[in-house]
Amino acid sequence: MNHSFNPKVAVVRNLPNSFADCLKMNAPRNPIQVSVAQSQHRHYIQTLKSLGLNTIVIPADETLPDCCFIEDTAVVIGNKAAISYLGATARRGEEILIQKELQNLGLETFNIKAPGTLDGGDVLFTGKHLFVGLSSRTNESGARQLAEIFSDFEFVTIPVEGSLHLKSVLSAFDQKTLLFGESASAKKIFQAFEEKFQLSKKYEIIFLPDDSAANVLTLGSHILIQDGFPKSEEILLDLAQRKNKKIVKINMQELIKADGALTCCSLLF
Ligand code: CIR
Repeated sequence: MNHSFNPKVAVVRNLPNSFADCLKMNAPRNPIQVSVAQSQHRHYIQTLKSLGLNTIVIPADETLPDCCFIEDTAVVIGNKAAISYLGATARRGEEILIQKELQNLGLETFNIKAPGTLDGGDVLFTGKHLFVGLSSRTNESGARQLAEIFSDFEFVTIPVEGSLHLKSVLSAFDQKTLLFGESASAKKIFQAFEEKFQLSKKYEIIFLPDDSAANVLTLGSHILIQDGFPKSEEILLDLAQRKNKKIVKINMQELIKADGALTCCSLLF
């Protein structure tokens, strides 16, 4: 099985011209510049291609301003895909084309059904554990349905407050190393992990001053990190050197205004 740290395929979806109408936790200080967001997103896609991933680009849907955040629409592990029932009503429908595409690619798909809701941004798979954030987008029923679809893995739910998704404040650097932000929300999530699961006995934990920087993408020997967070970058550079990984920096500033990050713009398997 291609586990999520060495994917061969990336599915991405273009960033629509209607992107400025996307959902945002807070109104950005400066409005989103859609053409800049599109160019940052194109660079992201180009980077995946240049690292050798078979990259499938799905057209944007102008009626779905958040459709580029494709990670939320599905959770893919091995040859199975759980198709989300998205937590935000405004985003429902994004998953329809994605399900078809994943089926065309030979994956077996399973739908999360109401009353369950689930966003892929709340799911972190480390190769061994399936961590699911219970957030304003993902509820207990959605999490339980996901656990039934991927019943081979140990499953842990963690409450998420003050951040959009679980992966808004953390991600996996590799199978043994987790990155966490240091905001109050990130610290609370870490504490909940410790109490429930004794996380730091099972993973090396690296804390970064910026939550956004704690969302990275590991693609084989390369790590994609977000440009613009110099303090976090220093720590990530050290870690990459220690782990023999090459860093690639990507500027996602316009997507961050919409609470986006690196993981949210692709489905990798
Ligand atoms: C939303 O609020 O749903 C989008 N504006 C951002 C989604 C980001 N998704 C992710 O990090 N997985």
